[in-house]
Amino acid sequence: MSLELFGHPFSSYTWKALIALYEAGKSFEFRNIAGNEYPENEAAFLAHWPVGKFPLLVEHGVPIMESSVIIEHVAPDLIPADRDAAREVRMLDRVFDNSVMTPVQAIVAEHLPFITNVPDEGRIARARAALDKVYPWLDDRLTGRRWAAGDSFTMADCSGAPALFYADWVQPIPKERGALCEYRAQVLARPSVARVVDEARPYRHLFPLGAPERD
Ligand SMILES: N[C@@H](CCC(=O)N[C@@H](CS)C(=O)NCC(=O)O)C(=O)O
Repeated sequence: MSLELFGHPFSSYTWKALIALYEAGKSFEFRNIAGNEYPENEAAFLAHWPVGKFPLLVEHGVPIMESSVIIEHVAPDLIPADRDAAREVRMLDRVFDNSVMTPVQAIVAEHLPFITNVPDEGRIARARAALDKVYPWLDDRLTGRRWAAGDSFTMADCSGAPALFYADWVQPIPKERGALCEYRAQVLARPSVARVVDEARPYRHLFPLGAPERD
């Protein structure tokens, strides 16, 4: 197979790339690096990308890392041709990664026993405060929009879906943030997104804070 995606089915950034691949209808081989289940996949992955961050795309032996770069490569139609519209998509993609996923990852990391046995409560509180700051901004930005960046499903939704899926688990989005809650529900119902959520169900026991009985 000339196109391989290395990743973990429960990983938010892997979801980003998978959603784009499903949207584009691309054929590819998913190389699962979950735990010790597939040691050959993990070895091949680390040989390509010793840093060890996933997802990683390998096309005809050429490694392509970073989820947004992978998306621009496999699903260019998820970026609008119009320059201003493309800027909005890329900006929201960065906001979802840097201002939503990064604090979510910080909170999750503080609850992973292989990282620490003593959660850093200060780091957790700062990450929760960061999410509380970005929720109203996103609520405002998404008001009146069908998808994150406007009328069409774009790369911004590939990042918005996993970011908000997990953000709401670690720091629930207040009900008053109606546009944000509605957007989260709507993007989770998109078939490409529902598919990654379903494929990850067997791994929910790995969520260190305890996966809620919903979604
Ligand atoms: N900027 C990277 C972030 C990737 C990332 O943080 N992936 C997480 C999994 S969701 C990871 O690799 N965690 C393992 C580690 O950091 O060693 C991207 O967009 O691909």
